[in-house]
Amino acid sequence: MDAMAKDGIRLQPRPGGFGCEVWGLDLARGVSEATFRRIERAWFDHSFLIYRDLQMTPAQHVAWTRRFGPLHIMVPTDWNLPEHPEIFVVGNAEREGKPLGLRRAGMGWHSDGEDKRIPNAGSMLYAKEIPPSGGDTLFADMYAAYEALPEALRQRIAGRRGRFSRIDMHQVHYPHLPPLSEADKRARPDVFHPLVRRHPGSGRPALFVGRWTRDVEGMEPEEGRALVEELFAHATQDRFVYRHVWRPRDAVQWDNRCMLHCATGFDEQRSTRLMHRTTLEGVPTS
Ligand SMILES: O=C(O)CCC(=O)C(=O)O
Ligand SMILES: [Fe+2]
Repeated sequence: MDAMAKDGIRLQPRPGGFGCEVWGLDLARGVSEATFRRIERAWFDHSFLIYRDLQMTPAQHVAWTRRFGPLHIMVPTDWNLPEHPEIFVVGNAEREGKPLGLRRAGMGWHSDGEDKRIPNAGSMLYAKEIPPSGGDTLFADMYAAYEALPEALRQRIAGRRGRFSRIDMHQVHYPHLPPLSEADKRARPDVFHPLVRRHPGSGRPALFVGRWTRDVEGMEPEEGRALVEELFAHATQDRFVYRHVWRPRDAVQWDNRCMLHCATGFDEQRSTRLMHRTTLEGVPTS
């Protein structure tokens, strides 16, 4: 456990080191460069930060996330706050009968933007309103998943790229929705990402698969699909997973380059969940 530093911020890694709680961040007071660097180091060392009891306006949320890198503005822009388009609203909250955010976002293991040419580096999700039960978020450690891969499997994926396909996976994940139109397909072409990526901040290799990964470049489709399924099943085993049960004013800042995450359901008829998310821009993977 980290002792309380002079700046009044306590960093408390979770048992096992996957995740670190951040207590005492006061955005209204301003945060020095030294304190920022300490928190950023903890982010790289522990993959995600759980800020506890954080008071944060949308403007502060945007400004704090921006210190970690350039921000991404979600497209389509329907669920972004009009006055702060960098904030993407998630949940079932409504005002005057109109939904405020995207419902049922992220229900399935993924990293944000994995299906785009430039996946997002990270995201910071802030709990504005949470249901009395359910609506937890799961996080899986892709460094640990990579480390635990049998050597033969590591050899098989070395230097390989996965094909991430909205087009092929849309019907698999959203059988209840209409198929993608030709315009949708043109807007979301297949992309290829390395199955193993080295994190620029930590230097460590992490496994990279998600729910939009279909198969593997240069392999027969069937063989690639089976390999992706094997990797995906391996990566999402309980031993790599932390379940975040939200408390009011929690914010979780995760790193998409070394983790997967997955939203879980709650009683949408009886309770309200409202979350604000900022998203960090990434860099092309190849
Ligand atoms: O609402 C959640 O628990 C997570 C949703 C999600 O995947 C995201 O905001 O990126
Ligand atoms: Fe997500």
